[in-house]
Amino acid sequence: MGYKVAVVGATGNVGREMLGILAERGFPADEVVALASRRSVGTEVSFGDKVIKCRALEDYDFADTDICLMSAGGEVSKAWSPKIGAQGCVVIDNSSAFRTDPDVPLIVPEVNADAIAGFTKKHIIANPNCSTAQLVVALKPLHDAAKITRVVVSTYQSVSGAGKEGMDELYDQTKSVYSLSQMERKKFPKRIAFNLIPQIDVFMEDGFTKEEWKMVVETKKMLDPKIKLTATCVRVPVFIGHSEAVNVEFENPLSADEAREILRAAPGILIDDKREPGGYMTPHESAGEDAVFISRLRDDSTVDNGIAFWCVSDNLRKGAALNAVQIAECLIERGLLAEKKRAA
Ligand code: 11C
Repeated sequence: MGYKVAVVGATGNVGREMLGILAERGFPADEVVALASRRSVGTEVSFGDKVIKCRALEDYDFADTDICLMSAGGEVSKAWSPKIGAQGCVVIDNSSAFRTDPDVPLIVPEVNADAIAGFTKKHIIANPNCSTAQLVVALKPLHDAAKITRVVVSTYQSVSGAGKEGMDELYDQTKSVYSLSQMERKKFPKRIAFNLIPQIDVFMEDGFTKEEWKMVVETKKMLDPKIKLTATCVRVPVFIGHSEAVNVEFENPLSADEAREILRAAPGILIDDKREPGGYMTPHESAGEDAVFISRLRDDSTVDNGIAFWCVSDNLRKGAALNAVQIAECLIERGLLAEKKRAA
């Protein structure tokens, strides 16, 4: 017997990726159910070489479902994840709704897998924001080696982080530049085609954006509350793949060469760092890949113990769907998920 898995938000960028990754990794599921809002009922989505039809979240009974991968936005999560968890189905929630809840573990398996055991309070496990997920995979082995004191990160985030509508807006605006037609703007606060936007999510009172705030609080929760982090998050006209320029300061000495060897041996990371033209990773090349790629490692001589690097990953995979499936795998590996009884 295998598990019964529901994917909520199955027609979205991340939901579709979740279905693909469950199939690709041969997740031990007897049944995978695609759920979406009532208006998407009957929409066909791929699950490996099969096609499944979406059912309505509102009409679905989670009583015999073991795992729910939830990626339908914060409002749907707030309304549904606690109810689904109360039915004994473990929810792996991709929204920001529960990430700072002390009764909900926030997990990146390469970073803090042991914290997963705390899921029993609400039967909800939070999946981090995409820009945080790739960053903490890189920071964890460095923190273990030399104790990070401060991080300065600038992000270059693809439009797929803003969903299918974000991808459509980049495509349509780019087309309108070449066809000299009227350019429409719906999703982003300024034009994104042939441009950059230094705002992701809403502004907070202190002038940082919520995306920047999320990187701070999520890194502290998963890695170490003592780490000081400051972020500037920027939307760029790239379809898939978030990139980050990162400066890290340590309590103890650590050279870029030592960091490269530590990162080479760390889980989930691939080093692509040849000091020659093209000897580094770009977001376009990271699309469809599972790894967090590290390039451009160098010493930062402006501080006592510091390095700088470039970090790229597929935001829909390690930043969302892959990490969620890895959390589910982690629950199973640790014997934390009891299969529910199902009618024969
Ligand atoms: C973006 N990082 O690129 C966001 C998307 O809190 O899960 C994910 C938002 C979140 O727009």
